[in-house]
Amino acid sequence: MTGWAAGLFWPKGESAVRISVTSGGVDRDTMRSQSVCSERIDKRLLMITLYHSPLSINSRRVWVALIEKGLIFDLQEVDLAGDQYKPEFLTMNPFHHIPVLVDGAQTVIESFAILDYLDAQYPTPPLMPQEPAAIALVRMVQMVTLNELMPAVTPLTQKMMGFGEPDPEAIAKALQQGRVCLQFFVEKLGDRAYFGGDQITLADVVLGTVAPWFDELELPLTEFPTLAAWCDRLMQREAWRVTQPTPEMIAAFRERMRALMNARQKGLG
Ligand SMILES: N[C@@H](CCC(=O)N[C@@H](CS)C(=O)NCC(=O)O)C(=O)O
Repeated sequence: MTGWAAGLFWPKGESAVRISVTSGGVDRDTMRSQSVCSERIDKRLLMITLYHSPLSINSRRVWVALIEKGLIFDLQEVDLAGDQYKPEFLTMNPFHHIPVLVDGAQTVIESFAILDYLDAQYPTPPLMPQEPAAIALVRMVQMVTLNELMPAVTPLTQKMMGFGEPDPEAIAKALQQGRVCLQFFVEKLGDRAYFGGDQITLADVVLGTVAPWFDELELPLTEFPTLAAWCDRLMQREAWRVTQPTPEMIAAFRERMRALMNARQKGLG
């Protein structure tokens, strides 16, 4: 069984009755007393909280990793209209960014650091391979997504969000650079199901949480059939289905971002 209650996610095969959920969240003492049952359950029931926003790609990659690892966690949505500046949030992350992961006494910021932490702390199933070439492949896909693809497609993102008048030259350049990135990924994926072969890795998690946006960005994967098939494969996984924003959520987010941008331009934000 998979499910949510009061912001708590439990994975397939875990029973919700082991967890006491109150209207305010999780009764940690109950969890602690129940967690003596077994070593495995004890570790899983350690309280993990992810502070996130459902439309954030940076936090979605962590959300997906938590689900892929089969961990039980509490999901706390941070309203980025201002809650990230509240003192209690700034204590966790002075840079006012989500995601933030709190795992017992450990607070981790920066999505890539969180992914590494999760894989080291909860090694099964592993999301990072052991062999040097495979490690390099995962890191290349992660870093090209972050440092090449995402900056390159900024004009496409702005167009998608309806921010200002699109500049045709900037759009053409973004499409060209975006295609260079996608071709790179096609070569690295080869004919495998995932970048890690049969198993998903952090490469799939990081690029795979950006990939569902390509159609919206008007950089369709249809031009890259192996990547399109890989993306479809990911979209069938529970972690992707659960974390995929609905069209209504995307439309509402767009409206909100536009209002924020307008307010900022008028000096109100
Ligand atoms: N490098 C950070 C970036 C995090 C980030 O930019 N988060 C955005 C949401 S996607 C945020 O929290 N923005 C709120 C703000 O800047 O006040 C990471 O990978 O975790």
